[in-house]
Amino acid sequence: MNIGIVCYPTFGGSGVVATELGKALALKGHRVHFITYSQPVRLDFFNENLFYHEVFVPAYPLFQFPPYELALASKMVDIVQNEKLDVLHVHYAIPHASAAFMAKQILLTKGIRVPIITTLHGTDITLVGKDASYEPVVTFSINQSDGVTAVSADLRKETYEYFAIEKDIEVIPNFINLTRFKKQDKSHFKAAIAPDGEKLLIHTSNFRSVKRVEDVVRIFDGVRQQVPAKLLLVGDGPDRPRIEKLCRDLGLSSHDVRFLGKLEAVEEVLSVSDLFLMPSEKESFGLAALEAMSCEVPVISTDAGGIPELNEHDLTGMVSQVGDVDDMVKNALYVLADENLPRFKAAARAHAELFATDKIVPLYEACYQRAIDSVMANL
Ligand code: GMT
Repeated sequence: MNIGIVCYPTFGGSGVVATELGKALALKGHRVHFITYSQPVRLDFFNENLFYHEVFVPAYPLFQFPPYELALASKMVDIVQNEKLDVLHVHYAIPHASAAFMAKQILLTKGIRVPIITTLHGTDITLVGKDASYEPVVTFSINQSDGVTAVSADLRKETYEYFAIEKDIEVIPNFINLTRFKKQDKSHFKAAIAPDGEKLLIHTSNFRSVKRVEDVVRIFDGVRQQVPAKLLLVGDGPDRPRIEKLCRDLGLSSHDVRFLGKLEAVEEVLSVSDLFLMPSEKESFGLAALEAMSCEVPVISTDAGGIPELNEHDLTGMVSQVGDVDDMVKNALYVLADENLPRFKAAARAHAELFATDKIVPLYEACYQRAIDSVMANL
């Protein structure tokens, strides 16, 4: 197939899933065209089936808000037409699904029919999408898609609750490259940051309020009062200054809590970690937790959104209610106990294997084929 993929090219989960999907499809022999405003961060290898098309948004003094959506739609028209795409897969509804609808209509005037697949990732529904500023366009563009997928059953349910959706939404969960995300021997690194055998807790996110990074620090503070421990914080974002202040207020030094910034090779740090913390307020799936589990790191999480579909209570980690820091401290100590940790680590990896790339990517291929067949049948 000749597939177009539109996504946010950043470290965010939707961009990571879209890029990993494109790479996996290219390895299976499909020709994959990324259409994004900059090179996706995970588009880090060369393959003869991968192509990248940059969306350029010209500036003009009149534009307080440069019309990215129009530039994107025009680029989609160009690429579908000239690269003869069979299907266009847009990740994150806003504004990709509505731009795709516009492109589809323009292409129709040229006699070209291309099916649109929209994948809902989470905040495009649960936070931003349901805001009255966007809701009518989000509803319309989901309904105009030829195929719609959501990354968890919970996100599917929320989409039906918040929007008047007339389409079937297929659940296709996030997936993981088990070869890249596997425990590696990084004992020299562990010895350097935890010289006295301290337990290593880790959190990775974009440090936005929905991630409740303050809870991460408070959970860590509770744990370290019972067992020697260090906290690794991977990522960056708007809440970072608040988190740094909280660390200072709690008397946590830069040896206790290490801010590692945005890391490419997060699997290397996960390889030395004992416990992943995900106290999110909302989380449609929790790709970061899956990456951790794949590296044999159990997860302390909330029960928000689709997280319980990934993190099984008392198997791959423990699940608490949003904001219940005391419960998460208690659970963390339980998982970290020497008599429990090995079984949690093994179960985390075993469970991650259910989400292997080669199990999930065929679901997207089947979804594309159904949409292509249906467009052909209606010619
Ligand atoms: O987590 C974020 O804030 C980033 C966001 C995104 O769209 O890039 O991630 C969402 O999509 C990921 C991939 O499908 C999911 O694993 C995350 O759970 C989801 N985040 C939220 O729902 C908050």
